[in-house]
Amino acid sequence: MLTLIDRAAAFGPRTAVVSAGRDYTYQQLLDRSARIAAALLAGATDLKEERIAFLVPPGFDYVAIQWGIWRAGGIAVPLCTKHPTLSLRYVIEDTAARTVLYTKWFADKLAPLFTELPADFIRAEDYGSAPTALPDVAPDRRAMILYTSGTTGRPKGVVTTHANTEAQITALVKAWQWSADDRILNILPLHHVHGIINVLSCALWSGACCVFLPRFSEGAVLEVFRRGEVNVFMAVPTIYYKLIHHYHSLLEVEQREISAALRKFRLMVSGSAALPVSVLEEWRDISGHTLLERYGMTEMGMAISNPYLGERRPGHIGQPLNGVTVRLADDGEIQVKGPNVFLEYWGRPEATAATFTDDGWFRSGDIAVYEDGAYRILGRNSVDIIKSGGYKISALEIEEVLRTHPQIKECGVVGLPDPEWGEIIGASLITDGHPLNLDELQAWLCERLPGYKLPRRYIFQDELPRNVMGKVTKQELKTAFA
Ligand code: MCA
Ligand code: AMP
Repeated sequence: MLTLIDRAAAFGPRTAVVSAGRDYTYQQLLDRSARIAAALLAGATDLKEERIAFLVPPGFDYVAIQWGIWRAGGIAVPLCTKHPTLSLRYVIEDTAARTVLYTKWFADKLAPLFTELPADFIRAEDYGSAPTALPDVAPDRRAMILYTSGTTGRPKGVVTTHANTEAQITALVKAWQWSADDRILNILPLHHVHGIINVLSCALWSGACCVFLPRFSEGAVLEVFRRGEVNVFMAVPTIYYKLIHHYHSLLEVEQREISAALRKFRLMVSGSAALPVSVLEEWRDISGHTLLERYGMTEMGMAISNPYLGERRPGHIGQPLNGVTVRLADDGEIQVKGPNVFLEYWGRPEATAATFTDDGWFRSGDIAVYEDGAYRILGRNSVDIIKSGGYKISALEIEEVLRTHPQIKECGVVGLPDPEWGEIIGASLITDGHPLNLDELQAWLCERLPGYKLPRRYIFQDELPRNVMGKVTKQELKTAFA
C-alpha cells in the first residue's frame, strides 16, 4: 500500500507536474510510472528492495521513475545531477544498485562506469513496457536511500521506509495547510529531503502542482514569481540571499511587480541551514512575508517548525511537528523520536547503532536551547560538519581527498562564516615545499569532489599559527583564516 501513489488516482485530470514547458496530469504520472515499474520487473513479481539508481533532470521523468521504482517494490536511489563521476560511482557501488536509469545529458558522465561496474545502465527517455500486475508494497519496506555526510569519512546512505516518508509528508501537509490549489516552484536538488519530501512529495500528496525549472537562476525564479505562476516557495537561506541581491539589481518597476506578486503567496519557507535574521528581514521588506523557518535532517525529515499561524520568531526554529518527540540532552543536543526517524544507514550497522541512544532516541548532533516556548539552534557538536549553501559537508572527507594529492603532506579543513553561503570551506595545506598551482589543485579536486565541497580559501604552512599541523586545533585554524 503506497498511500502517496494510491491517492493520485483521485486527482487524475489535475496537473501534477510542469516541466520543460509542459503540463503533466496525475493520470499521466500513474500511467508512465506503471510502465516503468513493469519494465523494471521484467516478468518478476516484486523487486524485493533491489536498489535502482537514477540520474535524470528534475521534472516529470524524475517523478515517474521514482514512483515506478516504488511501485515495483524497489528502493529509489536518486543521484545528484551535479556530482562528478567518482561521486556517482561511490553511490552506485555503495548501494550495489542493479540498474542505473539515466537521460542523454548524463551519458558522458556515466560512460566510464558502463564497463567498470556490474550495474545495467539504461537510457530512461523511452523506458517502459506494457503494464503488469504490481506487488503490494508494505509500509515498513525500504523506500529510498539518500547520501549524507557525517563525522566519519565517506557519506552514508540514509535508508527511509515508506512509513517514514509518509510520516514526514503528512506532518508537513497538516502543519503548513497544503491544499490541492497550491502551486509550488521546485528549484532544489532532488537527491535531498528538502526537494524530495518538503516540496515534491507534499505537493503530490495534496493534489497540488509542482513547477520545475531546469536549474536554479535568480532571474528565472523571480520571473516565475512575477508572473504569478506559483503561490508556495521553499528554499535554503543562500537562495533567499541570492534572490534579494538580484531583486535589488532590477529596475524599480520590475521590483514593484515582483513584490506585488509575492504578497499574494500563501507560504514561503526557509530551512536546511540557519536563516540569518538580516535575510529574514530583507525578504520581509520585499515580499511582505515572514519566512517560516523549520529544522530537519536527512535522517528524520522535518522535526521542528515555526507555526503556520501564530508567531514566527526570527532566529528560532519553533516547536516539534505533530507526531515528533524532541528532547534536549545534557549538552543541549537535539534528540528525536517518532515515525519520521529513518531505519538505518545502508550497510553500516555500527554507525546506525552509534547514532541512537540506548533508549532509542536519534542523536542529531545539533545543539539547541529551548527558550520561551521555541527552540533555537546554537550550532553543531562537531566542528567537522560544515553547512554551505544548505549542503552538509564533512571536513574529514575533504581532508582525506587532499591527503591523496602527491604534493600535500598534511591538511586541515574548516568552515568559515560567510553571509551568502552560511559557511565556505577553508583548507590549510602543508606541502612538499615545491610551488603548488592552485588552479591545477582546484581542477584536480573537481574530478574527485562535488563543486559545493570545493575549498574556496587556502592557507599554507607559513601562514599557520604554528608550523606543525598536528598541534593546531580547528578553532585556531579558523582564526588563522580570519
Ligand atoms: C557553488 N559555489 C559556491 C558554493 N557552491 N561557492 C562557495 N560555496 C559553495 N558552497 C559557486 C560556484 O563555484 C560558482 O562560482 C557559483 O557559485 C555557481 O555555482 P553553481 O553550482 O552553479 O551554484 P548554483 O546553481 O547557484 O547553486 C547554489 C544553490 C545550491 C542553488 C544555493 O547550492 C543549492 O541548490 N543548494 C540547496 C541545497 C539543498 O537543497 N540542501 C538541502 C539538504 P563561479 O560563478 O565563480 O564559477 S539538507 C536537507 O535536505 C535537510 C533535511 C533539511 O533540513 O532541509
Ligand atoms: P542534512 O544532513 O543535509 O539533512 O542537514 C541537516 C542539518 O542541517 C541539521 O542537522 C542542521 O545542522 C541543519 N539545519 C537544518 N535546518 C536548519 C535550521 N533551520 N537552522 C539551523 N540548522 C539547520
